Amino acid sequence: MTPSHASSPDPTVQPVPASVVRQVDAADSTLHNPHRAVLSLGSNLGNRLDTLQGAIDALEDTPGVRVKAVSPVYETEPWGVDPGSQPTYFNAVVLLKTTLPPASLLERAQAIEEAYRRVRDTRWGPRTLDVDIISYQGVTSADPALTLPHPRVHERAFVLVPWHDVDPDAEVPGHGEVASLLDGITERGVTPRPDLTLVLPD
Ligand code: A4P
Ligand code: MG
Repeated sequence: MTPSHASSPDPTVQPVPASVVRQVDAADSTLHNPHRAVLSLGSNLGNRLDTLQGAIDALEDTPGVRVKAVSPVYETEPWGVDPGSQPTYFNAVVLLKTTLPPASLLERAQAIEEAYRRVRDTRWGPRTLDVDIISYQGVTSADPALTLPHPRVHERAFVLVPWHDVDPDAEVPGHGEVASLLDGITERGVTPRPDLTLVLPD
């Protein structure tokens, strides 16, 4: 993140030596008392891989957010709609550390969706980008505006499979271990795409 004083128009502010800028950046990369959050990314319109990578970059550019891990990419059959009625999705999961409270993280996630011209006309309709908060530091909430953990995560292989890849010991609060949940559901329609890679920003 660029320190705000680096571009200050105030002529009384001395230019900041490069070494100090680096120190400020280094300090900023360590968040104070962060919380762990798990986000699911999905896209089934447009350039799906570029969109998922753009979302990861935008998350990392967010003050108070650090992307700690990015899962492999899976190509997945649309869940909850008639088979063949929508293009397949690319799905991935990212692990974050963040100082943002859950509501602010959701606001940021929705702003990133908007940046990809996400249209919300049909529930579970095709979309350029969906960013869902899957879990936030073990918090549970029944608020429809932000339900935690995500209300359908325990039955969705397209979230559980990539989540398990980046955190084999993960648990869904109230539902148990991701590994056990995966034993109880089909992974049909969730296909690894090892030819595609999402990268963790530097
Ligand atoms: N909301 C509540 N809790 C959360 C949460 N934990 N994270 C609210 C994110 N949003 C949450 O979401 C509707 C409202 O949910 C938001 O206003 C937010 O306040 P939306 O993104 O506008 O609409 P949506 O995504 O169409 O609805 P919904 O019910 O959130 O759908 P899902 O559960 O996100 O499912 N199949 C495959 N293969 N891959 C997919 O990624 N995604 C969906 C969407 C369906 N089928 C899919 C996939
Ligand atoms: Mg959603």
